[in-house]
Amino acid sequence: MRFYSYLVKNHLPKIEYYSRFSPSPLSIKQFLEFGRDNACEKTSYMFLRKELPVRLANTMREVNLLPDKLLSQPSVKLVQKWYLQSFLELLEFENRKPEDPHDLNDFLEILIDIRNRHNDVVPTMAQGVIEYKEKFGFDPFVSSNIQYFLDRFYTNRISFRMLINQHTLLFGNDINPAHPKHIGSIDPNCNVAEVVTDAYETAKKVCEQYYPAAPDLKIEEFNAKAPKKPIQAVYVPSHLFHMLFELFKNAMRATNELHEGSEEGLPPIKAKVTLGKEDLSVKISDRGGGVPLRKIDRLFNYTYSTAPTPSLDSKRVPLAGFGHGLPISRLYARYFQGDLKLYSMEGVGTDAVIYLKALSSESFERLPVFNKSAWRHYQGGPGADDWSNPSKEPRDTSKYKSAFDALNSNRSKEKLMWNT
Ligand code: W6P
Repeated sequence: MRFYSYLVKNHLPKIEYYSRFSPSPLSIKQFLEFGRDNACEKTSYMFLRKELPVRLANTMREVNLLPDKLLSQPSVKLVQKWYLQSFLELLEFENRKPEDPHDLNDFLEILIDIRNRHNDVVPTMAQGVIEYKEKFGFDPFVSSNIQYFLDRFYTNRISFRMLINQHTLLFGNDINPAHPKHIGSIDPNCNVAEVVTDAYETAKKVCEQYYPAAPDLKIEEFNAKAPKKPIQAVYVPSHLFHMLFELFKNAMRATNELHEGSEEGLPPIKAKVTLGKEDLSVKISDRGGGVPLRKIDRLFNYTYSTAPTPSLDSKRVPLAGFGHGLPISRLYARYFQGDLKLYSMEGVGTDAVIYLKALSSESFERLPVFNKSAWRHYQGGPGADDWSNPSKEPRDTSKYKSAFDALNSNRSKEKLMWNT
């Protein structure tokens, strides 16, 4: 790892140089127009050979602000090494003249290599969080830093892969015969209810490996913009699928945990797809008993929800077993100016709503920028609580700590396995 720090130091000026540029966010409309009308490989190449290093450098600077205790974990070091290597590979193209036709093919191949190199970033970072927690326990200051960092880091990664995928799908040889109308990873006429059904069916298959049954699905559509017409989005179907699959798994688990073996059977999961002037919304409602408000934030917390991978018997599909699925789904929604929210009523059930922009001109990338304000986030931390505490009994801090430990050791087998 000495060697690594030497490498970083050696290239620090370049990282610093590129990190001083802010990333240029693109809208879905721009992605679409570029790929559709005048898809020019050279233009894309000229844009990406600057934009990709800029996005990498912004994130690399931010990784370095993580607390030493986290930065020193082997899995975090490994991820850092991948980023540096990809950064250096991209710099090879920095000053090349685009006249050389080999450049375009070289670039295409490098992008595919980079994408593959970064495939396991999420489980590896999750491993880093586990290693950190095992060694140092839970620290609210570090946890809030991790939350802030991973939200930005994973958003950056989503955006990085989006750019790479558009380039390789538009200009590589791997044209997709199943979806001739797609522009790269974007479906200009994405039928939302179809993706809902697809994600439901996939989650159902997984659910049936854990429980004897899966709840049914009932879908409703309300198209307020064009009544009775099917609701379509200009969107990345794989992103929508990712979010819905995650929500369905959670809804199915909750439903089964509450109703398994009951006389009346499982209450169905209801999906409602709506379209207004601004928002395209998808609500997934379960009758799984809900989550008390106090615990809702935890569902999106990387440090809370990350537990070591359970050992799985071989008959079952190994679900990833890292609790980053829900927070990352929310990042997918936010990436194009949408959001993902949970509305739960304890005792009854949970509504999960995905909000997307109805207009592709409004869904531009939401990207983290490395600047002074971001830097400050890593210095201050959550600070002292500036709201009153319940005052009837003196606060017993050991009680809070043991409640957290209990949460981590008492997780049921199912809970561990469902936490992807
Ligand atoms: C629950 C917890 C949850 C998280 C995400 C989506 C649906 C649900 N249902 O009980």
